[in-house]
Amino acid sequence: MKKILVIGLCCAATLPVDAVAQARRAAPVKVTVRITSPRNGDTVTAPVTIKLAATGVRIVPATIEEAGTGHHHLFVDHDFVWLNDTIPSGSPGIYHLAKGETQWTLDSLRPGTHRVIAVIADYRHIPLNPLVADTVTFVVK
Ligand SMILES: [Cu+2]
Repeated sequence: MKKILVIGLCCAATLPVDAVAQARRAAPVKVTVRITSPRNGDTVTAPVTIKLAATGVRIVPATIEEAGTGHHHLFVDHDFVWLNDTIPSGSPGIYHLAKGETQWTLDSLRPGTHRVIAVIADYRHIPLNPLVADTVTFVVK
């Protein structure tokens, strides 16, 4: 009698765990990025620190060439068009957070409305496909 009870507990406990593990293996990982600060529509004072949160991807320095990794990029009052191309460096308004940073302080924003687009790209500085991006517009007073 006691032996049957142990077997029953064993199977009841392991079956759902296996099902969850299989679902995790089968489901594609959803990669997201979010600008957590400032929030869309905020009024802030300079300097403005842009804070970023990513899921489903490991944020690493751009020198690391591994699947499932990337680094943040910011487009500050700058359009974003590099869907399948290398994001340029040295361009005003485009920032590569190439050391794996998850926040970046903008210390030269003038008073007024500003737009920041965050994009995650791989070690080649090519945006992840499908695109992983977020946009906020805020006012510096
Ligand atoms: Cu880059």
